[in-house]
Amino acid sequence: MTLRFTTAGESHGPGLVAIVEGMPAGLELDRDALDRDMARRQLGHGRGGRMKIESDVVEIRAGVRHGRTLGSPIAVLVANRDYPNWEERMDPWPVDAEVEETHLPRPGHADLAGALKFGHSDVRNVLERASARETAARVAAGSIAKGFLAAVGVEVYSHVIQIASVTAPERDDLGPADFEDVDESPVRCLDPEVSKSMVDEIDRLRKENESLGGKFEVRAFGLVPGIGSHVSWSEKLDGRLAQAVCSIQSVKGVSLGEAWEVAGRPGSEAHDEIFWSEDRGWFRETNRAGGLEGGMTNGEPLIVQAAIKPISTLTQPLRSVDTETKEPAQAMRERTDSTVVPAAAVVAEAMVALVVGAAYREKFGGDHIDDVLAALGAYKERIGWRR
Ligand code: EPS
Repeated sequence: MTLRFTTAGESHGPGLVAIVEGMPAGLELDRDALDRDMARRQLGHGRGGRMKIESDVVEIRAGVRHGRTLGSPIAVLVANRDYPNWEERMDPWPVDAEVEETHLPRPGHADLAGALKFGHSDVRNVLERASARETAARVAAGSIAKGFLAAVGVEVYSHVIQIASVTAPERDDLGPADFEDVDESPVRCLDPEVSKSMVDEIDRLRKENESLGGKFEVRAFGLVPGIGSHVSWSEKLDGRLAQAVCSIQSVKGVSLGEAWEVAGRPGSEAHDEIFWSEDRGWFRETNRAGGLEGGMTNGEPLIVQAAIKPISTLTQPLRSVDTETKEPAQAMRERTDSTVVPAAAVVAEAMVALVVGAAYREKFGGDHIDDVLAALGAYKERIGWRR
């Protein structure tokens, strides 16, 4: 038993679809939480005109009845409200009109390699699917996974820690309550002063026709030790998390715990010493490992950070080549966002929830949520877990 999902959909096509397989039956889904997650992904200073058009609503088409999962695949649909403006260009069926092709690939985007690989003369056939619009479907799937995780006592949060050159101070003391108001910040940063500087930086660089990258962090609380496995490479939770987060459009690097800092430290300052007490059971006083040892959770909060490159659609385009004439040209200019770091952090919450949710399904099995909870309770008992 595992949890799997897939998405389909083009950015300006009729809509996006996700299918989530492997949820236990009897899980109560929170409709407001789902709507909230969809809206949270659309927030963030630095988004472009498209976000004024879209207001993502999830329609559940299968797998849920009267607010509870049935144990069958869950199908969700997110309509693209922009589709009516693109109907002729994106109609699934032939149209009479002459539709102009796009031949100007953007450096940094999937455009060129995708067009060569799939034999498309129209670069739009690649960019429509490579677009980060697809992440709306991921967030819908991830929100369902978060519902499952909430039932097993796990909460997943995110925040932005860097936009362009503006960085937030390091925080190693964060708990779930610290994330309560994170969506109040226009850049989803926990530090109000740094938030303001990030907004200023976005405004400044946007005026210079620049796009901005940055970094975000996802934390998950309430995990029991032993989620994932040390026995096979493909079961290692650290590897699975890195793949899932790195698969988010524009993410170029993922780190777990204090990865890059630890690389330069002596071993005595790189690990988290082990303690046990009657009231707390097993615990650590540091969390440099970000809650992961040997490809498994160790019971401390999970900490995943990621670096995201600046968006590759630039209002002042970079040099490229026309794929038809092979003449030098400027890359295509499209309506675009200036930065998506705040939104990407919400997408990463979804991806982390889907990966951790899958590993919980693998460890505890069960067809009904009550079976899962019984297996989890028995496991906690066996290992003497007190949290
Ligand atoms: C995107 C370009 C923009 C973004 C889009 C991702 O869309 P458009 O070209 O229609 O203006 O707004 O993101 C979304 C629509 C979304 O929902 O996140 C791209 O090229 O990746």
